Amino acid sequence: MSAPGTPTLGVGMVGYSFMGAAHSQAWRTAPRFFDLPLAPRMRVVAGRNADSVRAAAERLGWDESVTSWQELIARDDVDLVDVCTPGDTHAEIAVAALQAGKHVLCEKPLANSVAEAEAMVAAAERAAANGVQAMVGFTYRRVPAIQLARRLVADGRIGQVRHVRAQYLQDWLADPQAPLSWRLDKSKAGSGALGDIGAHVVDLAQFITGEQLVGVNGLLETFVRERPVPASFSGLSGEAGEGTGPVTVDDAALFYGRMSGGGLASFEATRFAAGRKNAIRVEVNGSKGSVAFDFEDMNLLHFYDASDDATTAGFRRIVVTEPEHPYIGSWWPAGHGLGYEHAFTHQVVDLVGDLAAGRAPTPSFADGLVVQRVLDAVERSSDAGGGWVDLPTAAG
Ligand code: SOE
Repeated sequence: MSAPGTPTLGVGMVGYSFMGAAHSQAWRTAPRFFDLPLAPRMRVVAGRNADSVRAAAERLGWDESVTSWQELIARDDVDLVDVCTPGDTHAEIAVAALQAGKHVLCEKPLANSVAEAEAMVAAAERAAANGVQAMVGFTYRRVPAIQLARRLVADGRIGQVRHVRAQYLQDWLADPQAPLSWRLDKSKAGSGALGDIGAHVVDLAQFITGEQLVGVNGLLETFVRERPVPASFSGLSGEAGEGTGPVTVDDAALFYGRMSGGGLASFEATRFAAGRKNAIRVEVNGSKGSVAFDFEDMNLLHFYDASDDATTAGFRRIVVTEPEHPYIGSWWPAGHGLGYEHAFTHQVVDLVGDLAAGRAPTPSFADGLVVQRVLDAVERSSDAGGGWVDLPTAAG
């Protein structure tokens, strides 16, 4: 627990399903394992259904529940609003919270369109002038092995980046009878595999290399266009009910692009990769070596150093669980490993540290907009039947 006398940070969360549960666990756990300069207080959670949100508050550890996010934002005891709703409400809630002087943590992808993301960036810039901060939840950046990969690239250990090979593979839609959910509704989710999981690997490719995509060429496909309506749904699975409805998003996205440093990048995002549950695979090949990561073995990083003696050179399997590795010192002894939820806790730790120091947290809303532009460009390329779409980069 935080030391007595530590100033508090009142947190209000909007939404309480899969991501809400993951964020709640992070707010609960961060002050118990890390020394935080602000003590998070889980004041209130908002949701539309009074009974369900009350039950969620109880289960997830929130003091109170409300049925209006406007009411949550207006409360004096809420300093930070954590947005865990589907993408169609991110912009409205985040902009209102920033205007009310509340810090914001918003789930990814930042928004459902570039225009919404731009409005969010503008609101974040105005708020920053008053010391109010905004961050988008590209959580996988906080996996220790990913942080190590970024450091090795930044330290020049793999030289100039030639290839980025990034995949995000899931299979929860491989069964054509898997029912509809908001993630399959374009008006709620913005896009399908592209924005839901492709956004993560775009962010990781840019985070690990420190470069940006300068253009892309994309191909989207929807394999199953009609699915049962759900009788019930929780997390990523549900029971089929009576009748069917349309799938209005992509099931799979393939795209390739050029990085700002001149390297080539390829991406694949799908929920139809039978047997692949949460395989986030990112490999970067440079002029002097390579790094490779797979979330299904998330405590490992593979590193190849081309300057090693040829007789013994090969990919090193680094077990990223030493106290010297990022975040690990606050958890378990070496070799005991971390899981999916730990990155959410690290996200809270970093955010709270930045808030206390008056520093802008990353990934910022501007970083979220960069990813949003990539998603939009892939969609435009695919809609046009393929073809190159240029992207603006920070340098111009
Ligand atoms: C579903 O595909 C999902 O929950 C994503 O929405 C998350 O961002 C990802 O972390 C896990 O998979």
